[in-house]
Amino acid sequence: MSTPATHRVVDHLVIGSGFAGLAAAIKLDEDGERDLVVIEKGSDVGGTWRDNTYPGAACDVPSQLYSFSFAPNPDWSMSFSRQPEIHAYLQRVARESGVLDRFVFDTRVVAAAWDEESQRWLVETEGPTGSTTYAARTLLSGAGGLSEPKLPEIEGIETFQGEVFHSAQWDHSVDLTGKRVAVIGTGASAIQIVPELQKIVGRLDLYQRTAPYVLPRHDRTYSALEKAALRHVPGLQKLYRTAIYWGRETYVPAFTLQPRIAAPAKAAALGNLRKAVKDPVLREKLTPTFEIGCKRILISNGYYPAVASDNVELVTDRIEKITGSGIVTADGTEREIDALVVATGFHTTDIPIAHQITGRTGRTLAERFAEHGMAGYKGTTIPEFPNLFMMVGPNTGLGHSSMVFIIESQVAYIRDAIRTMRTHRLATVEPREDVTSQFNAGLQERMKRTVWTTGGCASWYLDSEGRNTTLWPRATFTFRRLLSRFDLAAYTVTGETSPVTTPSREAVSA
Ligand code: N01
Repeated sequence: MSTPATHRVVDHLVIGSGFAGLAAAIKLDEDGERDLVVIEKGSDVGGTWRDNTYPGAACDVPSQLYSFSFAPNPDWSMSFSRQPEIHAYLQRVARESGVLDRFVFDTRVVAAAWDEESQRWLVETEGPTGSTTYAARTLLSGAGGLSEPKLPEIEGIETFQGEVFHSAQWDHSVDLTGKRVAVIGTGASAIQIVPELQKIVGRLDLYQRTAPYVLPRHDRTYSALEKAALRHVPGLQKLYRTAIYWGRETYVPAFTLQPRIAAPAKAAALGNLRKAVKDPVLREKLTPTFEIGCKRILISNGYYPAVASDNVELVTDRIEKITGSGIVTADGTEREIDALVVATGFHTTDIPIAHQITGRTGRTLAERFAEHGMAGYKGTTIPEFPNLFMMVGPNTGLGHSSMVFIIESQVAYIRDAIRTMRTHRLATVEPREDVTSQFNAGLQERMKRTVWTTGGCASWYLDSEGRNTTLWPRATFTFRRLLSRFDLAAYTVTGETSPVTTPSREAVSA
């Protein structure tokens, strides 16, 4: 007998509890918007930092900046923190925030549809105790841009008899010690995995399609004295964070205006390669053929030395197919392996949550994106989708700085939107189509000059039409300024039909 569905009425429903969902829940709660629920598919908070547990997983943005401004952490052990420490940080922030009582774990959003009559989002979820439908005034998506692993479409991959897993779904029960392992991909995840695997495996075949630029990682452990100073000297940590922020912001013109400005970075990356790889043939294979910055610039001290090791072979021939026991390349060579790691990235321009959200007009967000490209107003709101707020939405990604800064800017905008709705007794806010297309026309015009467009590479930043719908093409302080106030004039609104009452947290059963 199936369990009857439960219905709950809430003010705000947040999807996901990574950096974005967590920040939204904490800040809404601070504003007195306590009638909220956070739906999390995993069994813990942390999002990408909960899921990506592959060996070597670390942040390539300095931790002082890659953390919440409202929850500074003087105890980071290193300048570029490792995944377990970032995950522990998020767990602690969640615990201390007092909002965890409204988190529903191990539960997926199956569908979310705008209901014109009640002017609410009807959100169907599926969890261990059955299904629940929430009727929410606002829907906040913090589902993340890098949450759905992308498997390569390679003939025969499903026939492989050994262990196979994606970098974001590492199977720690598999002991790879002494094994013959293949890694497909040489992106940000792979270059962190390879040095760790090289130390333990018998043989490692690394399948590279495009050589990335890899800069040295200026990583170091903070001393006890430094940590004490960051904790106790008033303003020091903020100053440190601010200095890192502005240091990073100086990279923006190289990405968005003139790639030649990045010549010193290019020289440093090629120098890093020359220093570690003496074999000219291998070095040639590892030399990028596009402009630096066109794909994400990677940082690692261990990657090139690992690739140059005796037990590693860099394979640049195209993969033809995968058999039950190995990988066959276009030249006809088959390399037998015991395990396969696919570090082939994520669904970024075809985000899965877009298929689950149906707007006012009856079409899904994915259907709208299929027509217009993945585009929104200020990366946060979308015409046809009233009261939907996307965090890490279209064109909000960065190639140079911390996504946490972007997320906090969006959360500030959403808070102001909700405050405005309360003040003006508005039932719905929806960005105007004309304003949205004007915003995106300007953004795509800027995009033409960026290295992501002119740099001569293919990357996950671009959609199937070659449009960059993932990155923000300006300074991050411009993004923050643009989102500092909720600009009601850019929206179509409807008023409340009934008086506003204090939000109810009561659950009603069907
Ligand atoms: O994924 P990617 P990722 N056959 O898409 C290759 C963030 N991140 O997981 O370059 C063969 O960058 C593909 O080749 P090519 C960060 O934003 C952050 O590494 O397309 N190869 C590429 O080499 C990053 O950008 C941190 O030619 C195939 C690789 O797989 C994002 O996550 C750490 C293939 C995919 O690289 C994604 O990084 C890690 C195929 N069929 C990740 N398909 C931080 O430190 C794909 N490839 C914050």
